[in-house]
Amino acid sequence: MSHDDFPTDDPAVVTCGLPYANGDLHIGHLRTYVGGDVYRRALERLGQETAFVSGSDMHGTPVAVNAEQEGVSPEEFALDWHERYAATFPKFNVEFDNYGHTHDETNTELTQELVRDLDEAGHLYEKEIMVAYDPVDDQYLPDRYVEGTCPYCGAHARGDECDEGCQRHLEPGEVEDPESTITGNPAEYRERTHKFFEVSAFAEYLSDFLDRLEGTSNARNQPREWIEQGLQDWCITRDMDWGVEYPGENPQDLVLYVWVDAPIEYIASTKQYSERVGAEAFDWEAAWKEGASDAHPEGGEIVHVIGRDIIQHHTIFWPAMLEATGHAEPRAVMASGFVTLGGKGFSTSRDRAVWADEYLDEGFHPDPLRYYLATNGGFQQDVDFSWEKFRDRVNTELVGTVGNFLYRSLLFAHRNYDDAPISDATSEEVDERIEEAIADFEAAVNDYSVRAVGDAVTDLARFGNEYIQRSEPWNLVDDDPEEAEQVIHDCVAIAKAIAVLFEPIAPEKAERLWDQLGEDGSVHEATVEAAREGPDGDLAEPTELFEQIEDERVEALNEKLEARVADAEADGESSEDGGESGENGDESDDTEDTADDTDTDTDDMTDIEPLSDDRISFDDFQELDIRIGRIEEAEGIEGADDLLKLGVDLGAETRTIVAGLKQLHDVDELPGTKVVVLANMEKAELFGVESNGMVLAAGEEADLLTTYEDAGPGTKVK
Ligand code: B3M
Ligand code: ZN
Repeated sequence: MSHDDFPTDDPAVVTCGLPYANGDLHIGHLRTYVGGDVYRRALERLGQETAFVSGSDMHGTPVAVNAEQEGVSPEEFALDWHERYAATFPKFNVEFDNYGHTHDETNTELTQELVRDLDEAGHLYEKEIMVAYDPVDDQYLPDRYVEGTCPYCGAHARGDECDEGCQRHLEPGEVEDPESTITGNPAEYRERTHKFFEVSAFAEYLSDFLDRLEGTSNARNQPREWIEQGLQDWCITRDMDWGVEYPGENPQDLVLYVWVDAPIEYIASTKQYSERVGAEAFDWEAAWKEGASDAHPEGGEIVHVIGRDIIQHHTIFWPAMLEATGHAEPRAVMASGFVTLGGKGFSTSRDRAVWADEYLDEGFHPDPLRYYLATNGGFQQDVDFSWEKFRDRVNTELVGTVGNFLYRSLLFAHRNYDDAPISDATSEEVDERIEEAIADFEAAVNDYSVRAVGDAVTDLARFGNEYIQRSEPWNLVDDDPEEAEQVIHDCVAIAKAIAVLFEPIAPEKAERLWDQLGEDGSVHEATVEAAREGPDGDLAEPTELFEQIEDERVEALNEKLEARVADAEADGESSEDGGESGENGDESDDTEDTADDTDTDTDDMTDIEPLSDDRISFDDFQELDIRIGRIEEAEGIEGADDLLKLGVDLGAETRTIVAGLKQLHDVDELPGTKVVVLANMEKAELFGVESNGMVLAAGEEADLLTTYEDAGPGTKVK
């Protein structure tokens, strides 16, 4: 791996977190997969050699518990879901080079080999621990077979994670007041011998690794705290039948913990791809193994795209396993926020979800959803989906900005020039604007920002609209045909650049545009060089690329959703039934938590300042003019290490506010974020910039206060 800007000479592997093969996919799950696919396509447009892999996560209690509730074997249950996922992803144009699963031979063998290597290198040891056991059912209760109370925050928790509270990974024996999730029987703790991986020995390595790690800031910053608090070793075996067998001496018939074999599927899936296309086309060993290839001694550029709830696994356990066994280390981790539905969490048990298949069955094209999920907020921010918001963005941006520019320019060009060469070269102004869009696109890839990939295109289309409007080629055709030709050539050049740069977000639409432009080959093979070259095809009669969504449609869709939720609730299904299989991928089911990272809650408890006894009057409070704002722009201030100059929309006006956020947030992720602003804070001049208000934030990390629902800029906080 290098840390050079993309494209580099090393092969890249982009991976997506493996969905548990245990239930239907909804559009919340798709965010990571769309993000990964956009990122991979964007790398390819830059000319980077890339493999894009994932697979289904077949093992572990998330699958076993659900299979048991359905009364089928975990293998049959998981394979069925695996096949459905493998069919669903391509329907959203998420095109993995290989989509395997963790129960196949490749992964089983690689997992056992890697665990043997860990053992031989002296990184595994045995320890007696207490594990939950159901004395009535005579069954051990690993992970999701047991529930109880989180010892750190007191929330109701699963055996291996505090999913409703502090989000910590929990080791066997940690959950208090354990109960079996299958029978409801109170569980007891029994002593068993298990295998441990000495993660704690890698603290120093991991700390250095995090200094090098690229990707979203949540993935780089959160793990530091865990390391500072002291790393625990990791129990890697379980008392279960379903899973990859522990490969060494194994008198208790233990299987490996699902989180051991799951990430190894990233390697296994790359290997399968390599075996299919041949090592000359893609060499999995060069990418994954240090020293396997002279040309790539440190391996490839490994980029993991995941949900933010599994950062710990990808930035602590996994890199420690890779380091201990001579594998390449990840270059970047991109951890996405969750998707909420109308401001609340998806609830699979209450049928409060827009299902992936349902979206397509409604006749919607996949690309608008890809656009929405990829660009509605920064990758690490939560994204809210509602049919209204979806309609607004499709109608305004895809139809109004991108589609409108393409249709009006291509129709005009086709009608007036048809097959004739329009003109020789692109004008200097437009050439420069296309270069700027390519530079934005390249910067987006190197900043790991899928949203900025989309913005590069919409900004270019906006320019296109402005350019054609101001140049008025329709008035020039008679008076100054040469100039008219130039303008139209320029517009077609912009359209061609849009096709290339929009391919990652809207691959199918971009291909259609490519065909309309009469370009050779496929846009999926084109690189940004093609965007520079200018158009040379014979234009076909254009058709509108994107379709307007009507208000009535949105109303009908909302009614359908509400009726379904009411039905599900009337059927007596509640979020407590535990029988739903929605715990898939990156979504937190049945929670309405839209806040960002919650994993520091308990740690902060120890150094909380005492609450103040000095009371203020209501009148005093009313003197504070607190408003909702939306950050429109954020940029550094020369000479100031910590400060940012923000442009904050407060409804009535946009204010300049200086805030100490530079070291604590990704500057590019800030625009679009809603914040809470003390609007009548006295003005202050900082490094020559007048700050006109104060952005409110919590704690040392300046956790920005934001809104729970839809309050817009200017709304008063009271
Ligand atoms: N199967 C799903 C999750 O916890 C889990 C991901 C594995 S990635 C190696 O989000
Ligand atoms: Zn907890």
